[in-house]
Amino acid sequence: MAYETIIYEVGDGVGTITLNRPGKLNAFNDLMIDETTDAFKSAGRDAAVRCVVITGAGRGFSSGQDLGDFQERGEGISIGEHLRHGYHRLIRQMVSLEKPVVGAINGIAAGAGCGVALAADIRIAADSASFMLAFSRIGLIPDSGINWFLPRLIGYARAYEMAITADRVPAGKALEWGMVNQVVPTDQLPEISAAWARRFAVGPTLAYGLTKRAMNRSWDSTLDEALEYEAHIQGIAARSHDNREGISAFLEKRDAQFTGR
Ligand code: T3D
Repeated sequence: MAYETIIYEVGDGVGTITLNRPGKLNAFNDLMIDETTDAFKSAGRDAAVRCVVITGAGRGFSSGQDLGDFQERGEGISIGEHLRHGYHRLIRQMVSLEKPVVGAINGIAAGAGCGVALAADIRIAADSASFMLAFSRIGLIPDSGINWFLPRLIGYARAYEMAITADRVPAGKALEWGMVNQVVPTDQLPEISAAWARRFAVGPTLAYGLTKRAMNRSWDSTLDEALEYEAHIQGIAARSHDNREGISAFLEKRDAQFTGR
């Protein structure tokens, strides 16, 4: 699929999605939601892709829903349907992708743009980046999974504060609060996030994916259920090429050559 609103590139085991509507700080229109979802889908199907990076072109990561489009949409489609058929598919695609997703947060992540950033597994933020739940400024509630992700990441009080103040949370505070894994100088973000991605792209992809599945599932589990599920999927990991290779490499005192299988 040829994309108009994003750039999708594959190289060195990494699929890089660049949201590309910089004139609107990469606000999501319907096409960009569909294209981003499609790129994640194709990354999932492509064995050559073992890690995905999502970032934004220009000075923003994403300013969320394109409000011009929102206004023009009129009564034709309800907001609930728009969310179900658009952002929900995107967020589910990211979370169900059994490969690490690195968010290279290059600038402001607002509204649904913040939701997409939070759906990444690892976030590396430029020191000029910030996060903002812009919704209450326009009389909406957080969506795109934010009510699920954010209290789990930073706790209810901070998440609710972000929601009802709609204040920008700068990268440094986001790090302190546990919203991001690392803050780096803005001009070094592409290089540093690519280094994280390359590291994951030569790792045991199957185990990384199963870990993501187990951790996501644990939110809704009792300890007993989580233990049982770990035993079940560890059985899958233990049958992998990478498990055999990892053990051989350790015993032979050499670096493991993981293939992702
Ligand atoms: O539809 C549904 O399913 C509902 C889903 C809703 C999900 C949501 O995301 S709701 C929240 C939507 N987002 C917002 O409310 C944020 C709106 N943007 C802003 O508040 C500010 O732009 C920022 C705080 C993000 C950044 O401010 P600043 O001063 O750095 O930049 P700016 O000058 O405001 O924006 C630069 C340009 O991008 C500007 O265009 P111009 O004047 O240069 O031609 C601005 O209009 C445009 N832009 C920024 N955000 C959006 C946008 N255009 C359309 N939609 C946007 N969201």
